[in-house]
Parts: sequence; C-alpha cells; structure tokens
Amino acid sequence: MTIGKATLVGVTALCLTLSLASCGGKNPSPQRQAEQVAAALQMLAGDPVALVSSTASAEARDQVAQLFVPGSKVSPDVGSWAPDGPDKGTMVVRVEPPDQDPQTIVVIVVYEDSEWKIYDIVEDEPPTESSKEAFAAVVAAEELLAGQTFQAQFIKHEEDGYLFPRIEWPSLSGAINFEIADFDGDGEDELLVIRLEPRRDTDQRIGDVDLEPRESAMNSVYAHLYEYTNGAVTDVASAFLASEALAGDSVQIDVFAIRNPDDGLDVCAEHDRFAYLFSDGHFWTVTCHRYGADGFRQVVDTSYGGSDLMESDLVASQEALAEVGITMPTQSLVVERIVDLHEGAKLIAGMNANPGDIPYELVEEFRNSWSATLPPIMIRFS
Ligand SMILES: [Ca+2]
Repeated sequence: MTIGKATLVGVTALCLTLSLASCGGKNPSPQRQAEQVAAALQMLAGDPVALVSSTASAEARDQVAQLFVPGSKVSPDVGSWAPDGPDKGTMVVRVEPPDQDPQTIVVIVVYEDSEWKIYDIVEDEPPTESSKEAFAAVVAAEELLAGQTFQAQFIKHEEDGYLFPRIEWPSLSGAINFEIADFDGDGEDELLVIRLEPRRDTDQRIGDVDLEPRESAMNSVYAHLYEYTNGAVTDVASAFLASEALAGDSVQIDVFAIRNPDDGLDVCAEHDRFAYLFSDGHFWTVTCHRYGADGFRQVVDTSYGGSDLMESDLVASQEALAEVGITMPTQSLVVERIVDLHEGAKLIAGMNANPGDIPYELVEEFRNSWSATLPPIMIRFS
C-alpha cells in the first residue's frame, strides 16, 4: 500500500535524524516513542484507513475518517505523550480539516505491525483552557501600573508644631504587576497580582511613627493569589504587604518572591521610606507571606527605624530575614535592595518615588520658606 510505504519512509527518516542506536529498539525511551507516534499521526491525513488499528471499533474508524481528510493540518503535541506500557499510549492532537473548525482531540494509539496506529479517540471536545491561558485573560483585563509613571508634588504640612513634607499624588488603585508561578509547591501554578488599594481599617499600622495617614497617601500594597480550579480562576487569598505606600518623602517598595523549604515561593515586600527634606531618618520594613492550605501565613515581619547618623542594632532584622533564607550584610541593610543582594529573590512589582534629583538649594529654600515649592517628582511603577 502506497501510503503505508510513505509512513515507513517518514518514520525511517525520523530515525536517521535521531540516533540509529536509539531508534527502533525494543524499548524506546518515552521521548522516542512520542516522536514516532507524532510522525505516524502526521501521515493520517494522507490515508486515515491505513493507520487505524485492526482492533479499533467501527465507530472509531468512522471518527478517524471524518476528521483526517486529505488536506487536514495535523499537529500532534509531542509533549502530551502519555505512554501506557511499551505498545500503547495517548497523545493530544490538533486537527484542522479544510473548511471545518479546528479540533483538539486525544487519541489512544497502539503499536501494531511495527507501526503506531490509532485505536480510539477518547475525547472530541476541545480541552478546557489551560491555567496559563485563564490567568492571562485575568491579567489582560487589568490596566497594569507597571511601566507607568505619575507626577507627584511635595507640599509642606504642619502638625503639632512640626513640619512635614507630604507627597501629593493622583489617587491610584489597581494592579501594579503580576507573576504566574507555583507558590505553594504543589506542582500547579497560581497567579499572584500585586495591587495598590485603599487602606483597609483592619490593616495593621507598622511602626508608623512619623506620619498619620493622609487621604492622598492612604493606599496600601496587597498581594492577591488566584487559583485555577474546574475551569475557573478564583481569588483565594490576599496578604497585606505595605501600608501607606507613598507616605514619607522618598519611597521604595519591592515585592519579590523567594523559594521556601516547601518548594513554593514566599511573597515578600521590602518597604523603605526616607525622610530627606527635613531630616535624615529612614524607616525600613520587610514582610513575607507563605501560601499554603490555609491561605497566606506571615512568616517575616521586621522593621527598623534609624538615622544616617546613628548606628543601630540590626541583629533582630537579620535573624528574621534568615527565616526566609536571606542573608543581609549589616552595613547594607537599609541602603541596598534585597533583590540586588540576594540572587534567589525575584522582583515581581515595584514602586518608587525619589526626590534625590532635586537640587540641594531648592530643598534648602523649601525648608526655610513657606512659599517655596519643589519641582514635581515622578512615581514609577515596575
Ligand atoms: Ca501551586
């Protein structure tokens, strides 16, 4: 039979491109099997009858004949090969018959007369979309703040006889950035979305000694975790990462993921606030959350307040960070970002407002006169 020969030629050609020693052996590796099955399936549009097993049902023969017609584009998914012993297995195949809608099917194949042949089609419905596609659809519906910049302005603010700079900025809410990864180490991916949201009353204030929350600086940073189950994406857990995201006059927030002992990923936020315009103080916080069966559990909550002119004890913070495998050199704890120091920390989302480029003379004028204003600064999301 002509087509049968063509099939053999096809498989032979495949063997030559691989290693002869590993081709056609009695027990080829699953990868070899997959390639052989894929090569056989691609011949189906030429003559579907020849590649149906003699043991296949009449119904299976009809199904194959209807789908694999001359001109059909057949795309086997080699990676989907699931062997069931040395001479049987399943593979996902996408078939595009001419003038018909494409279909994705799962075929059972058997090794018969030195050829892989179709035994049955077990599924003729397209499989449900993958979690990746479902997560991508959720993300596509968001307008991400990452990559955007917004103009903000300092104003002077007096409270209890003290002067404070305050960042006036547009009221922003929304997703800063996202990450698709296996956060609980169970082998299935989840979607993590980092959001800027209005502060909730239940949020803990983390050592906020310098500024009361202002209406314009109330937003906080949250992590939302989405699972994909039964074809639906659900927001299953959230964690509060950083309060008053733009309070203070220089702000850097990094949200990053770091591998944990459960082979999942802890979600951490490093939040650094500098007082620059009226003093040299800074306030630094790191929180980490671990996702598991009970949702997010906080595993690190450490903070450190200080001044450039003051040596402070960082041991407690170092010990806290050691819980998630982060080693911080003492001198760099508050001046270098963890994502820059720790190779295993992967940045997911960031927010930065830095007045560092404002000339010193203008800062002096701002400090000394009520009427002085500063040039705008940019808030950057990444
Ligand atoms: Ca998972």
